[in-house]
Amino acid sequence: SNKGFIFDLDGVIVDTAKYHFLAWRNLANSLDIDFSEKENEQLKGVSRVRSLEKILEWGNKTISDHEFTALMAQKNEEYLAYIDKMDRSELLPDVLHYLDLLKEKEQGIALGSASKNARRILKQIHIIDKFEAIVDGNDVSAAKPDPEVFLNAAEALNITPENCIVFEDSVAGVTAANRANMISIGIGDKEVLGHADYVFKDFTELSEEFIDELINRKN
Ligand code: G16
Ligand code: MG
Repeated sequence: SNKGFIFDLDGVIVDTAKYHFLAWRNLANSLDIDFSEKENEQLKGVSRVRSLEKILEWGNKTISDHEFTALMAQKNEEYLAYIDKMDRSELLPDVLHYLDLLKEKEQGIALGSASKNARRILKQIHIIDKFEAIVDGNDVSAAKPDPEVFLNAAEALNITPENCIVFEDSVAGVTAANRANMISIGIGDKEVLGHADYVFKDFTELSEEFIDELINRKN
């Protein structure tokens, strides 16, 4: 049987959240807005526009459209400076192993990310060739928790949503996978991702047996 495995990027394949954090914190602090890890957690899986809107809401700030655009560009510039220094060592544990295993088992493999920088990151760490389809923040009109990104990925793989499995680290992303009628696998904390069909701390907790079970599952 043939299933589609859709991977989120930030928090599943790489920990770019730490770079988003540094760039957003600098920007928030320049506006006299507090920004800690707690706030950063709430921006995971959230689009760049929505992230800045949220930060401004937390700080009770209103700014002009012109300034909004400038701040978005400034944040992205700083973020990209970190991205351009990334290498393969920043791949999260065992992700590469499972990408290769799924390929060996002739399964569909796609990326489903909110990031507009997804292709750049995959190229930077030399794993872009592992993906048969890439759907990212440039390709969708509605952000997670809307299922659009994952539905587009399924379509690109030519596999029905019911036969797709999503790996996600964010609350919004798991909700998006559930709304798409896909099997959701949370990567992270059970307390946070309780609405996922399965939750694992990271890929080292998965097994080949579990992957085979997903592949052989009948709907
Ligand atoms: C990622 C991050 C979010 C970020 C979003 C947009 O999503 O989790 O924090 O705001 O992408 O990123 P960019 O500014 O690069 O377009 P995902 O879906 O890969 O977890
Ligand atoms: Mg994520």
